[in-house]
Amino acid sequence: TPYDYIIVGSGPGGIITADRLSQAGKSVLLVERGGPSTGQTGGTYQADWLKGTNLTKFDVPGLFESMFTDPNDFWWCKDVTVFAGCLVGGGGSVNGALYWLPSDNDFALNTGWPSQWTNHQPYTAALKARLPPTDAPSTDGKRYLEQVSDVVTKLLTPQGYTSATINNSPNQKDHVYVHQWQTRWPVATYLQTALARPNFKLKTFTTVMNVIRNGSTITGVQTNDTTVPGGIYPLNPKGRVILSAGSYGSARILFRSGIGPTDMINLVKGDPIAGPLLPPQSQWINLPVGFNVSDNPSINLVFTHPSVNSYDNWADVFTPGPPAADSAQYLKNQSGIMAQASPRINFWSALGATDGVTRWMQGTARPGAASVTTSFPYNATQMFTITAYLSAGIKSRGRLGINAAMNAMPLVNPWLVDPADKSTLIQGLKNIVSTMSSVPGLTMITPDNTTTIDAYVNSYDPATMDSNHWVGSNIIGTVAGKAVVDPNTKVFNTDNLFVVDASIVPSLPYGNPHGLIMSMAEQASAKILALAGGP
Ligand code: 6FA
Repeated sequence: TPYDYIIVGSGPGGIITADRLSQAGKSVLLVERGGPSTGQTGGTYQADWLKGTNLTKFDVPGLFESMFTDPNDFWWCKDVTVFAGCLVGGGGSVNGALYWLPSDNDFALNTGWPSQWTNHQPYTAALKARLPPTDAPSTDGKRYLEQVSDVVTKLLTPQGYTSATINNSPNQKDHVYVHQWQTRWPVATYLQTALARPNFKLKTFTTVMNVIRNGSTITGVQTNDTTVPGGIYPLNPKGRVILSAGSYGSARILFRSGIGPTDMINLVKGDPIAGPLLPPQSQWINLPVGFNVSDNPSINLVFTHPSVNSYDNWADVFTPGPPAADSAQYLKNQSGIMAQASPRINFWSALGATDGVTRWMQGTARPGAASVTTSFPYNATQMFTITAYLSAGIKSRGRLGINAAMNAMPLVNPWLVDPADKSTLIQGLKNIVSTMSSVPGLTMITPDNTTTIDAYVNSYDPATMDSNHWVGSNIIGTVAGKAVVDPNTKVFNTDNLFVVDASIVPSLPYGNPHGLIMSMAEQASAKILALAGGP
C-alpha cells in the first residue's frame, strides 16, 4: 500500500508527528528499526521482581540507571558510537525523564530559529496538555530519597537560589532549583491515540536505509523488509517522507540518499550494499548534513554527605531488585523510590562569559556516582553526583558523520571547543562549590582537594562529557547551504522530504532537550500540514 506520509523513527519527534498527521486524516506509516519497549507496546523485557505484571524495564523510571549497566543492552543502536535508543519511543523510552517545557528564548531568533518559529506557545501548550509535568512522579504525590535534594538546596541557598515550579514559568532559569519531571511518555499518550486510528500503521523491526529519489522527488523508502517487492515502501502521488530517526539516524539516511557533503556520500558510494542504491552523482545534493552539531558539555562533581543514601549506586535495581519494601511499594500502586529516575533536583544559573555572551548552566544531582577519582578513603554509601551542563548560549560546534562501515559517530567532538565556553563552565563549577563550608559534613571526593577545578576540567576525558543531547546535524534555516532544512522542515532542493527530530534544532535549549523537541514536533506537524502541494 502506498502512504500519504512515511515517517522514519518512533522517537519523540516521530511519534508526535505521526499522531498529528494521522489525526488530520492522512494515511501514515511509522517505520521503526527497533522493537517494543513498554508493556503497552508489547515489550516483555522484565526483571524477575516485575514478573506477573506487564511492566518492563522501560516502564519503571527507577530502572533508568540500569540502562547503562545491564549487559543485555539491546535497546542501544549498535551502529551509532554514542548512546542512541533503537526501540519504540527512541531516546524517549530510555532517558531520564527530565522534562523542561521550552522557554521563549529557546525558540528565539538569536538561537538560530527562523522567524516563523518564535511563536511556540500554542504548540508548547498542546504538548503540556498531552504530557503534563509533575513535581512528584510517585502516584502518592510524595517525593522519595530526598537527602541529596536537601543537601544541594543547602549548598545553593547561600548563593541566592530559590525554589521554582519551572514548567509553570519556563523563562525563569536563573538561580532557581526545581523538582519536576515528566508524568507520562510519548509512547503512552501520542502513540496510543495514533494506534487507535485505522489510517495509522506502526511497523517495527524495520530499518530504512535510504529514500528512493528521482532528482528532487522522493517516491518511497528503501527498507530491509523482504516481504515486499524490492523492500520498498511507496508514497502516494504528492506523498511525503519525514525523517525522525534522530540526530545520527536521520543524517545517515540523508548521506545514503545522496544528500550531504561529498566526503560522506563518497563513503556510501564505496559500500557494497549502500553504494549501488545511491542516485547518480549528478543528482547528489550538497548540504551541510552533520555540521553545526552541539551537545551539552557536562562535568560530574562527586560528593559525600553523612545524610545521603547512595541507594547502593542503583547497582541492584534491575537484578536482583531494589530493597523489598521499595519493590513492593512500586508494585502495589507505582509509588515510592522506583517511581522516579535517579535525579533528585535540578538547578540553573546564568553566567557571564569572557566574550560578553551569557551562557546558562544546568545542574542535576542524584544519589550515587558513575566513577570516583580520589586519593582518599570515602564512604560509598553516602556519595552523590552533581552533573553540571553548559547549555543555552554555548558556541562550540562539532561534526557528525559515518565511517566506511556506515556506522554513525562524532567526527569532530563538540564539547568546549570555544574557549569562552570552557572558562564559563569552569566558573560555574567554582560557583557551585563556593558555599561548601555552609553545609557541615559535605566533602567533595571528585575532584578531591589535591586537584583544582581548573586542572580537573583540563584533564577531563571528552568521551565522558557527552550528555546525549545531540542537536543540529540537519540544522533548520532560511539559506540552502547554510542550513539543511527550510523553515517548513523540508530538506532544501527536494520537493517532499522533511526532517522532524532533534537534528533540526539549531541551538541547545536551557535544559535537557526533549521537551523542546516535542514542542518543535507539534509545530512542525502544523507547518507540514499547512504547506501546499502535499497529500
Ligand atoms: N532528554 C531530556 O530532555 N531529558 C532527559 O532526561 C534525557 N536523558 C537522556 C538519556 O539519559 C539518554 C541515555 C539519551 C540517549 C538521551 C537523553 N535525552 C534526554 C535526550 C532525548 O532523549 C533525545 O533528545 C530525544 O529522544 C531525541 O528525539 P528524536 O525524536 O530526535 O530521536 P530519537 O533518537 O529519540 O529517536 C529516533 C528513532 O528512530 C529511534 O527509535 C530509532 O530506533 C529510530 N531509527 C533510527 N534510524 C532508523 C532507521 N534507519 N530506520 C528506522 N528507524 C530508525
